Amino acid sequence: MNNTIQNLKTFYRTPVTPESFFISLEGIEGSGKTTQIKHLEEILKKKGYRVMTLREPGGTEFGEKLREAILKSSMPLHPMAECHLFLASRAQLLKEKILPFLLVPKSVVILDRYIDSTLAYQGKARKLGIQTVLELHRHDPLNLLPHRTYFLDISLETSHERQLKRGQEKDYFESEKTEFYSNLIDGYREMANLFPERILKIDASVSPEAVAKIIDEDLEKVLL
Ligand code: Z5A
Repeated sequence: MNNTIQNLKTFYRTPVTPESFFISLEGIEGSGKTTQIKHLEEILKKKGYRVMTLREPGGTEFGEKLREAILKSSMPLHPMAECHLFLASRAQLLKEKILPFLLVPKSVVILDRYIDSTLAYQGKARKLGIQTVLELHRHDPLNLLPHRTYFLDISLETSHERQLKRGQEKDYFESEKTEFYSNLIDGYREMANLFPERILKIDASVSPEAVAKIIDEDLEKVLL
């Protein structure tokens, strides 16, 4: 990883509110984010936390409109246009939901996809460059990093198998070619190496219960 990217890491901040916690989940389609989020919500509520679960793109009225515009787009967008749509959704979500909720004592925000999705999808798979995407996140409010990110790592084969089982219609990204997906997986793995103090890479090819156990054990260590 070059020095410029390492230097860019200094522009980021994590929330400093006592007792509040910000978690994101990352991974390719079918990696089990939604499945683990349900588990996380349950255990955090049992521990007495107020929990707000959100997804990206989306989570606000404006963000949901952008989600529809991107994922239902019938024409290929320029990667920079695509990237800015995700950032617009994110900035609004931070302003309307994430930042106010993190001020509530003993609160946890759980976010289904965040900055690492943009780094992996637009930075790596769409080839905008990791450095370019990091630079776009230098400014407030986009420079807020989660306390913890669970990266659910699966192979492309496992992702395909799980999608076949679900039998859903393909959306904007799901029609992409194998090269896009192998770059995407590389991008996520690169992010886990770039931010080892924040991102926990988990082998998510195992059962949902086994993945949940790893997350539970980690939470015991990282929660205040
Ligand atoms: N995107 C982007 O390009 N840039 C950005 O900055 C952002 C997003 C923020 C949003 O998709 C798209 O936007 C996404 C990236 C892009 N690209 N795509 N496609 P989305 O929100 O609609 O979809 P998703 O995030 O990919 O969700 P998903 O496909 O539903 O995946 P998931 O939530 O990780 O998986 P799941 O629903 O929990 O599980 C999938 C299936 O596998 C389900 O049947 C489960 O029962 C099963 N499952 C889950 N875990 C396991 C285990 N451990 N073993 C066996 N089976 C399992």
